[in-house]
Amino acid sequence: SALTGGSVTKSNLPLDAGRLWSDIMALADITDPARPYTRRSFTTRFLEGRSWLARRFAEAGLTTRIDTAGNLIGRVEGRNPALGVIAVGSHSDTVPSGGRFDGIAGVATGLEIARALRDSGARLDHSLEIIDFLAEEPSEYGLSCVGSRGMTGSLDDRMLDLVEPGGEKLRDALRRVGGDPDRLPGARRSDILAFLELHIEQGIVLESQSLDIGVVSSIVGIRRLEIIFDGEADHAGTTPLQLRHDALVAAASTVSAVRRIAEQLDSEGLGYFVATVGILGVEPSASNIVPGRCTIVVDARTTNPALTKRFVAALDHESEAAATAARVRRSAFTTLSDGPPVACDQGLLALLRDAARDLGLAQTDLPSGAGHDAAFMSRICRSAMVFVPCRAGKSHAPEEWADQDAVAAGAAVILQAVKALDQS
Ligand code: HGY
Ligand code: MN
Ligand code: MN
Ligand code: MN
Repeated sequence: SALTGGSVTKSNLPLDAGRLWSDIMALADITDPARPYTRRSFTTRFLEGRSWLARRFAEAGLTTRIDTAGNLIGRVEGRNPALGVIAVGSHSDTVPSGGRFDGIAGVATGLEIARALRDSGARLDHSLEIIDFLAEEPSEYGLSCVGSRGMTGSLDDRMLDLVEPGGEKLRDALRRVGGDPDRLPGARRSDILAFLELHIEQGIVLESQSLDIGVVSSIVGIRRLEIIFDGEADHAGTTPLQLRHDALVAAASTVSAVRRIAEQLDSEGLGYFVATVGILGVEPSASNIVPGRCTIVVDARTTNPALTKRFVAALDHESEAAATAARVRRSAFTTLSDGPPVACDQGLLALLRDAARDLGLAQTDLPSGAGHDAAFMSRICRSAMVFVPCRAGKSHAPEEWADQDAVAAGAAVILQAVKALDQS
């Protein structure tokens, strides 16, 4: 790794690694104290983080606004506003008990790039926008990437009517954070030339190969499904086994089927395939009541959409069979969201590779198994990402960690690419 010992920021613009780092740590400290690090989208804690970010954007000289899709956007006018916008960003919301870098490092990188350009007196021809996308993580409303869907025209009425367990609709939550669900088309952009996102790898490749930079070649497609089983709540002591309608028995065998089908598909060498059941809800959820209802949410990811089709068909069959075997009804088999795999922009990838090389950084191309706002942004502009190593590949957990120099190296690569793009 080129990072050992030497100071990484050899770019011809000063990039203040310490200032970038202190922003990341300060934002990480805005968390539910009981569950570090948690800043769930739409919560007051999230809004606390948002107002801290908006202040930092303003201090950096950015004009700041919330668009109707709830995205926080800071802007520096370019010398020639007729040229498209160059955007850099990510998300400031977290998963429950998540880490300090997932998303946050990318937003802080954009902020530091804006300050570095200001401090050096460099003025881009293109306008520069730093974006904190709303609700990138799957929210309590069951939807991820709310803000980047809104900016790219992929947030529809069905999604806006999704409700969280307390009954609030996504459209009302959007209004609460400064968006405007009645004027969503206003968030759609056709003036963005390119979007660049820095993110921790959330995997082990860079660290295990002592690499500094991952140039992200593609981003997996993600399909999320909700399956509900309805049986009958009964007394756990007096109801004979053969007379039960136990919804959890059907759900449990469906969860095993998810893993079995995924392993089969992934083994065929037709593309990367993983599937997870991360949510399982049992009602009424008491030790002495046979479960009457069970809900599972399936998260399936692949680089090859044909595999998703096969996965869903097989799961449809197996979940129906599991319901019949447990004498319960499969009352829902619903697609919550379905995003295709995305190839990142070749021209941007070349700029990122050149920047990493010029900075003397060890790099590789890398596919992303995680979903990102950059996948949606590819629907409206040229879009690409840079990964930086994180310790043991850990993410979506409080142990998530990245070295200060590693983040600064990634930010310097993005800064170089922004300058090259501006001159191209
Ligand atoms: O779930 C994901 O892939 C991302 O971390 N939101
Ligand atoms: Mn995440
Ligand atoms: Mn993320
Ligand atoms: Mn508003």
